[in-house]
Amino acid sequence: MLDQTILSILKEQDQQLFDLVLREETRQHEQIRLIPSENYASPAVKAALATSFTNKYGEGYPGRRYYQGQVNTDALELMVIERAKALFGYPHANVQALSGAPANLGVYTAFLKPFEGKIMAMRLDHGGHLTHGSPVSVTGQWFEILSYGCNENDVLDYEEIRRQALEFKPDVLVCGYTAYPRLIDFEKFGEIAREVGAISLADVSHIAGLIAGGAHPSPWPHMDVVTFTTHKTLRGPRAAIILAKDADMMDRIDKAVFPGLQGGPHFNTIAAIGVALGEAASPAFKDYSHQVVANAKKLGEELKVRGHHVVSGGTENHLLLLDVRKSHKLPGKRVAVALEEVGIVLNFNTVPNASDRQKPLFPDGIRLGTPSITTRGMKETDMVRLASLIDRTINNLKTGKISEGESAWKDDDEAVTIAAAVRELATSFPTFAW
Ligand code: DSN
Repeated sequence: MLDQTILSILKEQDQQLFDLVLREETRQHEQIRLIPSENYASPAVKAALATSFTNKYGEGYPGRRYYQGQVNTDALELMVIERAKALFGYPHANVQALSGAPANLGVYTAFLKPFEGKIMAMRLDHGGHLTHGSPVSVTGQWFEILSYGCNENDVLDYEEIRRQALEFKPDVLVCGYTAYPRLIDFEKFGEIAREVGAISLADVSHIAGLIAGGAHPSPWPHMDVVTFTTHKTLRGPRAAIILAKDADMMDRIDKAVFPGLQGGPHFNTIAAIGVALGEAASPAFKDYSHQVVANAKKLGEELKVRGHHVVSGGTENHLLLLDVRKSHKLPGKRVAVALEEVGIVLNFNTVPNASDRQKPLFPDGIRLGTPSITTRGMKETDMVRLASLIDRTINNLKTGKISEGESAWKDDDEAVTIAAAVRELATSFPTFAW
């Protein structure tokens, strides 16, 4: 829960805003949140966001600012940089990027000239990201892109990626995904990048917390540059970190972030990143990150035995993809909307090797992740209950066309019963237990 003092100050001054905050707090307590890119930040992370560091301007970097009064902000930024370096084992870090998209853009613009640079990355519908060269992102408009995908088993084929890289000769080779349930072999990506003379970039936004806790292999020393958001498995504020292997690369990235793309850093967010990095270095976080993976594996197994199509056959990280068209002849969006109605919140998602009907807004799958429910303290036994509730919900959905105003449920009473069970499961856990 939010700090009671902060809440009461808000309540006294702005009832309308307070009501919204309270409604969101309640929603996050009563629902089961399975969006793999979300989490519950700790009370200390939220406290740091609400500090006076929000009042300070400080364009530039420690010791090289364009404003006076940086005695504490310089100390803060240097401290958070040191924590990032220590936790991830890279010798250089930038903690100013406002989120993942600007972090990736910072890296591209540090090394590539617009309309000349070449990037090779995973296609969006196989689990890449908009900033990995999607045509609707400037990254796809300013740079020449070659997208690789998963093979027929829904996994990366490193030999094929190598073959494509040798032919395309990218300047930057990107790995790191938003919807890939398997481990990433950073060593192989690093080797391929070196062979073709590319800078290797790992966007580990989704798995940064797993790497920090030792539940996923580290990109160090294989990848030249690493970007990640800090609010997913890492459980910090909404922001990003960029790591680099050598000083020259970091210098170019620093200049690209500021003054290239951004103005003043958000020091209260940097303070909250520092808190999150401190938490992530603790033994409790190690347990947390391994439990995230154990829960995802168990959830996948339980869904699989109930007849669901788990993409790639399972998971080795924090997320799962279900192809609900293959298993239940249902569109992903109908399933995601129905699950929200019973209190299970996730997102519809494209899946690799999908049917011809799949489109980004009309995909064949759903994406489920365990970072948030693990923060609440759920364990494998709770995954059995959860899998059963998800399964009952999906089996209660009509297939085929549904006319305007018609219920999507086969049995409305069953949906009400499931919703009560979901609420009971959710509210038997606090929002922050780790
Ligand atoms: N696309 C977001 C997600 O994975 O949810 C991350 O930017």
